[in-house]
Amino acid sequence: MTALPQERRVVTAIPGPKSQELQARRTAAVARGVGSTLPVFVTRAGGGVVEDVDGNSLIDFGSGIAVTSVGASAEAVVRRASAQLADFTHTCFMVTPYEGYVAVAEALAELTPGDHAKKSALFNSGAEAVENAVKIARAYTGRQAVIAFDHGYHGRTNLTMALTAKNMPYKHGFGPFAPEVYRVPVAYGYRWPTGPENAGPEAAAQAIDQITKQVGAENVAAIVIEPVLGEGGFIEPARGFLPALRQYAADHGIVFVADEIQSGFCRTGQWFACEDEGIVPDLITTAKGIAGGLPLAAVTGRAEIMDAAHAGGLGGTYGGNPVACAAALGAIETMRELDLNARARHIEAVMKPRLAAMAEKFDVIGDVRGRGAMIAIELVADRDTKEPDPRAAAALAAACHRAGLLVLTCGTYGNVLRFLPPLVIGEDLLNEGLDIIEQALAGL
Ligand code: PLZ
Repeated sequence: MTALPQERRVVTAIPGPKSQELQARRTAAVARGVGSTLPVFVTRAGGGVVEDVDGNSLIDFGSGIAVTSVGASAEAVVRRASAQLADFTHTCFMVTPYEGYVAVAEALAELTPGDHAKKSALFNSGAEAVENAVKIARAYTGRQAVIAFDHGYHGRTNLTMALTAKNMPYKHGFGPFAPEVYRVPVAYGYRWPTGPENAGPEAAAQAIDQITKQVGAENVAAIVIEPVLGEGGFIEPARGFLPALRQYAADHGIVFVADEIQSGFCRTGQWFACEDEGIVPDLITTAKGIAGGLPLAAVTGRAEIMDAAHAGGLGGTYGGNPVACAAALGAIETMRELDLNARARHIEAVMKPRLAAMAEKFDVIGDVRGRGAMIAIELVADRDTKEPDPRAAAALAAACHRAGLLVLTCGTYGNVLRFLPPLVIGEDLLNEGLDIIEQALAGL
């Protein structure tokens, strides 16, 4: 395979004629409910680019939603997964085990926060990991209630829809949802009524009061939170919020679950985002970046909690598939060898000042936030009222796409433009991407 040129190249309309032909076939054959941000059909991807059937090469600020942190064709991932493919594709770990699964669990024990004894169980998707974290917490505590947060996102299965905050498009018409899920406030600094400096302690006090009064701490199995809220708008809970909730969980025998499916594995410049405030979760859910693009997810945590589920109580046909495990070992090797935590911090150091300078020029930018290579701008119609401007987000994304930059939106109000480049992206492409964003803002 020839190396993929690390350049932006726009040679047709985007999407081009071949993509449009494929899109017509897709519309006839694929269910409408499965959307696509940008319907260009991909032939190759790697480093910081995605190449399409029309010969366009797009700069990638999406990483397949925070998945291909090591790139979409990382050498160690391809090498290890290919070797595993040739040896065997599947046995089912529940039937006859293999070393790769154990090696991934060992790596997770080493890399996740805390030096207590840890164990893991492997699954296929993020939602499946979150569901299993709840099962394990319920088995351990003998309690049922689960606490989730405003703006939280945890998946599209029935229990994780219940945990997810936003109705459209995730939940609408798909109920009834799983019971015993309770939602409480989160410290959204930019939108906190008394200002970002008060958001941490005030939101924590409100959340804790609601849990205590409305649910009863002694009924709560788990508190499930994203240390940086992803789909909800790249919200970093204001400082003090996570430690207060973590302490409350510890005081009341509640299992504290950090959902690091989007924020984990070097994305924020640390192995896990909860390290930023020194949080040691009881359980941590991971997926996405863990395996360089192959489907793999995990629940990792305190050995005594993980072992609370009875023998045979956890599993699934494909969980911890050997090819996905081999890919994960390749991805982790790449993260270590290239020091992708440092790369993520460098990406932040390049992006944040440039976006801050754009915010000086363009009033539509209400907030610039995020850490590492998980950066976003929140767009508003009015800086004083902070009225969300989802139309600006959609228009900016469309302008970027036309110019050959793949960006994603997010946010409860659909007004956040988020940037999740592969951590291996070249600096020239990173700056070129930022130039395109600036031009798009100027053209609004
Ligand atoms: N927890 C924190 O970010 C997946 C969803 C995209 P799955 N986020 C991308 C979409 O529209 O479906 C996610 C997440 C957090 C859980 C999940 C769920 O992970 O692998 O998509 O099931």
